[in-house]
Amino acid sequence: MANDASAVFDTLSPAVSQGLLADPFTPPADSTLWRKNFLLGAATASYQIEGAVNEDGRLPSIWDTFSAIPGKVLAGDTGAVACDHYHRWEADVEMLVSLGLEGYRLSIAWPRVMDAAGVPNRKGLDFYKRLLNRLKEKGITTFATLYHWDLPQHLEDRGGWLNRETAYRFADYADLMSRELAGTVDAWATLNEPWCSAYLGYGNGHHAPGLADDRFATQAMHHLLLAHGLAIPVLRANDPASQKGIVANIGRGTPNSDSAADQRAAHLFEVQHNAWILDPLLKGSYPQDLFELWPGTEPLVLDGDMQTISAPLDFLGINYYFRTNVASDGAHGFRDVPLEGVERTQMGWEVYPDGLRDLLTGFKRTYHNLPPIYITENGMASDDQVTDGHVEDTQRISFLKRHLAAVDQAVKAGVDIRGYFLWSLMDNFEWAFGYERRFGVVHVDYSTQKRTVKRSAEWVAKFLKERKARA
Ligand code: IFM
Repeated sequence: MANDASAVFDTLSPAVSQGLLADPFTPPADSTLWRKNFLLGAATASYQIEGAVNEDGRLPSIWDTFSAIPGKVLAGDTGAVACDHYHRWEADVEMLVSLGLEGYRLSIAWPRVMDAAGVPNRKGLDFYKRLLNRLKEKGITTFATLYHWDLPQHLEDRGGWLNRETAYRFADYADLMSRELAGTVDAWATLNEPWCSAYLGYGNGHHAPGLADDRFATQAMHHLLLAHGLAIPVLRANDPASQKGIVANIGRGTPNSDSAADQRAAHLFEVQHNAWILDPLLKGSYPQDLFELWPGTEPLVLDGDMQTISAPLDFLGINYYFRTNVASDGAHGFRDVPLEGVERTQMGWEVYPDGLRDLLTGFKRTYHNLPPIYITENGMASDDQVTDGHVEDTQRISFLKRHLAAVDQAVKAGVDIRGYFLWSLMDNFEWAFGYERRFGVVHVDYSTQKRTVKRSAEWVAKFLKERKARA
């Protein structure tokens, strides 16, 4: 069966060889993508795929609490079962391997591995040990993120990221994980997308824990970045051979007109989405324009914090999805002006690969100490259906090709980019959008947990196979 994950790669479906995908993506001979050491992988996150939320001593997270509140998540979905990866991890690893993917970016669920007193939970730890050991045995390069949004609820009950103490608890958690898992992780990322944790979680309330105040957002961001900065030396001490970094989502903002006001609006958009995180990490200070946008929201910063936050990184993970066209709001800020007639995804996000290239080359100009970069997420959602055992996600193939070409252009413009992880290995719990939005290159039928390799995964596998053959 060509659509079965384990069988698909030696017998690519006829559509791949004759039809739709007969014109495989053949990057130019000098493309970065042919470089054998340019890592190509896929990413997932614990709460989005694992399920098993009440098993083996796992404690509740803020997403268990939040998704149980009516109206917070589309269709009332929760991560209680998700892709049942906690039980199906072995088959999922086989699937990843059979696709020829070389890297896997996963996250660890903090509430699974330690209790409220900081005592390790052996059963939870063993799950990640088994998983990471298997990935190593299979020759997969492993990127582990410590925090992909599933804060233990007991910490939120004491103020969550508004409480400075959470940053110190995070350093304890990083200590435990890097002592337990040293040698099985190639690269540690402290946080995934602090912008989302701070702004969506505490600024507009669209994500857990659902608080909405710009002052909360800036203070939460400061404690998240402090947590990151405190964890980096701990990870270095416990697991010296691995790389250490952080993952930021970045947004492209373009002006709706040539007017100075709209240009300023686009600048402020990028300050709020990018410089808010990258300036403290790479320059050791917050961008002052942020506080023009949100007057009176300066966080409480203690002596030495900015030095802790700006400790050198081995890599910076970049997650990119779309651009936003903006105009001045007539006051301090910007407002979205959605463009007509542009290509969009199931999320309504514009497909705009140039944004990725332009941001990366811009960062290279802005930050003289820009670390090596991995694209740690890029992908799109589509309303994928299984028909006759196949999923014809042609828009995703085209999306991936164009974004990979943008990465290649950025490399040629001098940006040090070492790899690319598509988001996501499989359809999963898309936060406030529940299970409706499908980002995977593998389809998941949530009623049976059957995995079906989409055409995009076949395409990725075909490219990787070709690359191996040429190496
Ligand atoms: O699903 C998310 C992921 O958890 C973080 N980055 C963006 C993805 C798509 O919205």
